[in-house]
Amino acid sequence: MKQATVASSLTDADATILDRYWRAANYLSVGQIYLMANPLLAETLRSEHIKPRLLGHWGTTPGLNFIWAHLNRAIQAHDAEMMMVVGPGHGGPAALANSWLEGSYSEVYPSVQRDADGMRQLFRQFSFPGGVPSHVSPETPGSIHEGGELGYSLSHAHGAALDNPNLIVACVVGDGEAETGPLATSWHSHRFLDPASDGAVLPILHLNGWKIANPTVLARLPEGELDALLRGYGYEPAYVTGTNGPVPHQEMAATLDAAIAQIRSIQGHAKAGQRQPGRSWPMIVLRSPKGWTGPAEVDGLPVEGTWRAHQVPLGEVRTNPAHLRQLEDWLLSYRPAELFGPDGSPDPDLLGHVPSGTRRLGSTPHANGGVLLRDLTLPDFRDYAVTVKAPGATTSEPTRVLGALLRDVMRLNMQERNFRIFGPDETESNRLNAVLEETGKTWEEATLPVDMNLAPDGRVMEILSEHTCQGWLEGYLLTGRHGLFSCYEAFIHIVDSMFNQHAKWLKVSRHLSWRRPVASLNILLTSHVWRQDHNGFSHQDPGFIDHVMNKKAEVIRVYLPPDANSLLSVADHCLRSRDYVNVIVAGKQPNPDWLDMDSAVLHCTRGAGIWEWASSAGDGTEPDVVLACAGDVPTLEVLAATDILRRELHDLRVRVVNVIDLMRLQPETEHPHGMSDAEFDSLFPPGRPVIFAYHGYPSLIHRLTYRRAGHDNFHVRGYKEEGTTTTPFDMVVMNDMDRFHLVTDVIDRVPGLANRAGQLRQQMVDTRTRHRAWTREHGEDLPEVSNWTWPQPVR
Ligand SMILES: Cc1ncc(C[n+]2csc(CCOP(=O)(O)OP(=O)(O)O)c2C)c(N)n1
Repeated sequence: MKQATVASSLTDADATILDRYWRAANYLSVGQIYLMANPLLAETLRSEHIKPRLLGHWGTTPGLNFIWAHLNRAIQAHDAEMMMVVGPGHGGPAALANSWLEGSYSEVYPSVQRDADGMRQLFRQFSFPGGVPSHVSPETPGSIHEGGELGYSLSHAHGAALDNPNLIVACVVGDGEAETGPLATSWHSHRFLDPASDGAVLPILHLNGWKIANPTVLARLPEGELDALLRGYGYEPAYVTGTNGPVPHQEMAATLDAAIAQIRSIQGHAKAGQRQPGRSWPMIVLRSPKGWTGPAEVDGLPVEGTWRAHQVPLGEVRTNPAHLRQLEDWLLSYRPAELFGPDGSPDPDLLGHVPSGTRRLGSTPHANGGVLLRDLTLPDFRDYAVTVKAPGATTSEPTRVLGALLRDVMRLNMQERNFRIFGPDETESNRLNAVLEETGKTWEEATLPVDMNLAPDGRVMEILSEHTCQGWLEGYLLTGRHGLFSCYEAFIHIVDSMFNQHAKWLKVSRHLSWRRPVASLNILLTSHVWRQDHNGFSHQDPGFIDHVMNKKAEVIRVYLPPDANSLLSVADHCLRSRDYVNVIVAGKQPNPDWLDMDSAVLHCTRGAGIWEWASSAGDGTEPDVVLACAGDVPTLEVLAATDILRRELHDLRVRVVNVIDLMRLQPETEHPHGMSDAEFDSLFPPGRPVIFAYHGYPSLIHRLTYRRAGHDNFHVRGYKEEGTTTTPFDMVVMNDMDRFHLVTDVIDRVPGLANRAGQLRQQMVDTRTRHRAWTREHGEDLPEVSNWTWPQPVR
């Protein structure tokens, strides 16, 4: 096992500076957890100086401070551009302490200066009502990573490193965090970094041995097994263990020096055209006690180096005088009088290894990606339009059409290198193949002659881990670039929780004036519920939309384009947008082209509107019924139902409304896209039945419209968890969203219609029966269904 070589350039004087800096950061961290007054211990500590609620995590913090101190030195020594991703982000005090020490904090928050009053505020605001969260959060300068939900540090770090050839992202991975699924799979991420054109990630496994209440798996592995595991992941681990003294400054400095040299060597070779497939990347394993430098024992129980150090080691400081004295001793053990002047400012000497300006970890522009963000160069999406001579006269595969647009987005931004597409092995399955005409799929490992479209600098990133795809893209966006994640609709649920965290990040960031807007997270959901015929029930789930709708309206957009041209228009809009999560649900199977490009643009701009060409109720006549639809398959069924109604019930006035932007259904008070009641009532006249065919679970439409005057008349059909491997039409029949059922719904809901449309109703029921028998006998849909097209004008 490789121990760090101690041949570092670190002089004793340098080691002292680093140690003083570390002590200062530790002091500031403890101060944040406990103190709301008396920050410099100018007076004897009293209980009124202590916060009433002690909330924070000490255990991981001193290790993070140690790493930060050493990264500072390495940045200077190697003239390196670095950023830091803190996996154990519950160690918020560390990030805040360091960014305050280095001056980054006061530049962003001028009210918290590097003086005694600033220190008091830094302490008081931490985990305090009206203050800042206890975790690394959007409020924390220098971070792109909210460490609350563990597991995403390495994928975020790699996303940040992509297309940033000069950047080294130091990524602290908690040994507990390393037990999560997302983190475990993301060890492979370096296999997708091109050493010639991307930056590097330096993982630092923070092996402090414990989680909240348990040992960590990695810390208890025999050393050789841990080493073999990490080597198997493609790393060359170097261990910093403190075997040469109580505080391993020499080892850490030497190890960092060696790691940076190794990274530069790998990159140098690749840039010189000598790629080294299979070459290991460096990583560091820092074995240190949890709660390092904190109380060894509390109330007779061991704390330092155990799980008891995880949160607040001394829990009763306000009420227990012994705890109060112990806290004071603990704080004084850092000898604050040697570290801070009487005015509270840090002694300039201990800042000797802090880099300057934007090289400071708390000030790197990469962690405020909007500062670096450049607009994408976008082609005119209208140039990719399918020709529509009449609604429904032709069909196309919407995502295939989109692929051509994305190919050219790729081409036009090739120089800028700021656009990538991510997906779990589905870019081709999702029919976005055209992008592969312009770029390959990223692949750094060995290739075989049979492989296709793989390239070390490819810009389509595929790994069969939705977590890693999402994490890479988030890291890429938060460092100022653009991208798209395409995924099977059912499996996007795998990243429900990651989406949550990103949406929360955006929600908070939008209200921080110093954080500049970043490109939106664009999620294209295809291979959707209605057309997963060959995969079946496991692949049928439209519930991600419901999940997304729980998040703040200001950051959420959901689009259901009904055809190819509307998908182009929506995609163009999403690629230009900032600070949102855009969810686009669109099919890949042949689908009627309803709208020519001009109509598609108009319709997308409206977000929801009457399709007058399909309606039989013109202006001046109130409709007897509204047939509404959202989603490509529901639109098809609604139009087929409308066709039947128009043919069979001539005097019935039908209005067809299509909803592309789901948010339009909400009241304007709830969402920026929401419609006023007047506008809503003009589409859906109160008192008239609305038969609504919706792509997903019906309850969502009720949730969005429950405040509207006409809500009692909304009857929604959608997916009701009936699915299997069957024909496309059988899927809609199983869920009662088929055209025949929609017609019976109309007959049942329009007052008086049942009396005169009894025969038609019966015919509809019979056709469903016939459909069932036919599919079971022939294995395909009734010809009258699969061959149906919207009636074309007679020429
Ligand atoms: C996904 C997830 N599950 C559970 C938690 C609750 N939690 C917070 S900290 C922690 C232990 C983390 O251990 P480790 O990553 O080793 O960090 P450290 O020991 O350095 O604090 C747990 C389980 C969480 N934050 N995220």
